[in-house]
Amino acid sequence: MSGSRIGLESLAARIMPAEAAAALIAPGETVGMSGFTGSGYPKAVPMALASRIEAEHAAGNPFRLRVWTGASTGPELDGALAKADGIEFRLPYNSDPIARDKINRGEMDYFDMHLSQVAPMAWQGFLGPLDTAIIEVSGIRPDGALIPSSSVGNNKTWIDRASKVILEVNRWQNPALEGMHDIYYGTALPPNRVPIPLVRPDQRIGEAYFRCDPSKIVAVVETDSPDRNLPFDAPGEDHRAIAGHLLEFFRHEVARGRLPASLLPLQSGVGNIANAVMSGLVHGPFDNLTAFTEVLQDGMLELMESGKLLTASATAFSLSPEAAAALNADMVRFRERLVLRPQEISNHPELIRRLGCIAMNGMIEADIHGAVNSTHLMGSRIQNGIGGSGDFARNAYVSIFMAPSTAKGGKISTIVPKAPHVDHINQDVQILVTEQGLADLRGLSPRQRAEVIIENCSHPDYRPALKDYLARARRDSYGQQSPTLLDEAFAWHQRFVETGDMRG
Ligand code: 0RQ
Repeated sequence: MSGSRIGLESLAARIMPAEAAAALIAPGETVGMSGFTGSGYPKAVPMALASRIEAEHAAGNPFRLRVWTGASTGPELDGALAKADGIEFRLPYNSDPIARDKINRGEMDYFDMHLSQVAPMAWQGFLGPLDTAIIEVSGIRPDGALIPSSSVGNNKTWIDRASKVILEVNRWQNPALEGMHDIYYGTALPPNRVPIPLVRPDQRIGEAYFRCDPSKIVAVVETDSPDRNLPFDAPGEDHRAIAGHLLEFFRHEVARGRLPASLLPLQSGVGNIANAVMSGLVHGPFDNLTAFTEVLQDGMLELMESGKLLTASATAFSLSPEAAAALNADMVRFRERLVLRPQEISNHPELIRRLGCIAMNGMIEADIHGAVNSTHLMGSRIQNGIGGSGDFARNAYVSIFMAPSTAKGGKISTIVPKAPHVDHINQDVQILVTEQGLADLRGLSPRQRAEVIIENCSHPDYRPALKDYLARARRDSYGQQSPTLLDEAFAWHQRFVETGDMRG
């Protein structure tokens, strides 16, 4: 790409190198950055900031920031800043391995929250003031309107709330992104909140651009850097089996008249399984599908290419390098069928409930009563975060969680007597799927759930032990609504912590 993307002439004086922009940020500041699952995050200023922080630390000067984003970002942001020990506090979703390590060592505070609640909570003031917004855009129009990039996330809120704004204008982003976004400016805090007028996933209710008072823009940095997304694993046997069980479930629901033939708007979570399920739908019997989801992974684009998925709404792309290249080559065509929205809209409970989404999310483990843990290993170590899974699970038409029945080569059962950390209570979990089978928990009591989950979802290596536990719990538990043996509930996890194998 050549030619400037900065249309507003008055900003010419504020174009500067990333190092000069990074110098405008003071130690202790709260910084709101763009970025969502490896797309649309600033690349140059955070790297320059990390170098500056390292130099300050070497000189004996403390320099740490409070960092807010949309969700996970890339190595140039979370990775670089965490490596420099520059993050004191982080919200709302992290999947960076260096930051994860720091969090799990207790060296960084991490506020893992529902993604739909970040912007409202920032407006409510609980998170404190926002000093600087660092936002990647794909261009600035002559009238000063900002053309969003490959994710929207919380950018609108960061731009509105921050005292000063630093823009990264990334020439790598496809100019044909212009027009794909729908930035809704109608949200407000109670008592002034009104219904969000969206009744179809593909509907546009806002503007294609961010508004920003030019006097707040203290720096504009030009970049030409690709988003960094990781390739997906080719679907394994377990993933294909999970997708197969889900497709069978959809067929069954359509046959019974509980789902329309075109299903309902799909939400598909992060990770390889979610991606494999989307790919599975390519070969399924369902047409005229729509998606109201958070991120668009490869499988979603594949489904669109196949002609089965008509339209999709999300807040960000989360594509492998190959899928990103394919999208870029055909952006004009895709633009007609894709909408990117702020995450407070893509994940809004009101809209998820109204549209009746089919929520499909990955999990770490589920317990025999159907409570799901999406975030913590062995009850204490964070993996990623709750992301949007809670926004969707609580409000969906049908809420589905899936995982292989074992992890770490069979040393861990993902169906356990009791989850030592719960993100989704059993009322928010209607369908559980592993490669072993599917448990339809709708309308079942906890005692009934336990039987179905163990029978349909647990791995045969662990099934006898689970059955034995349940039988004893049905005899000895303090109560019989949710039979539990307190002294044994987390024994499997403790065994793994001590021996590296739940089987002992
Ligand atoms: O660890 O890489 O060290 O081997 O956890 O597991 O199998 O790669 O699974 O990519 O589908 O991610 C829940 C993490 C699943 C994801 C989670 C270990 C396993 C591996 C990852 P290794 P896999 P996936 C809305 C939806 C929360 C956010 C969300 C997630 C690693 O789906 O982050 O839903 N969800 N967002 O070995 C110990 C267990 C384990 C285990 C797996 N029971 N005990 N370790 N692992 N199960 C969209 C957004 O919010 C963006």
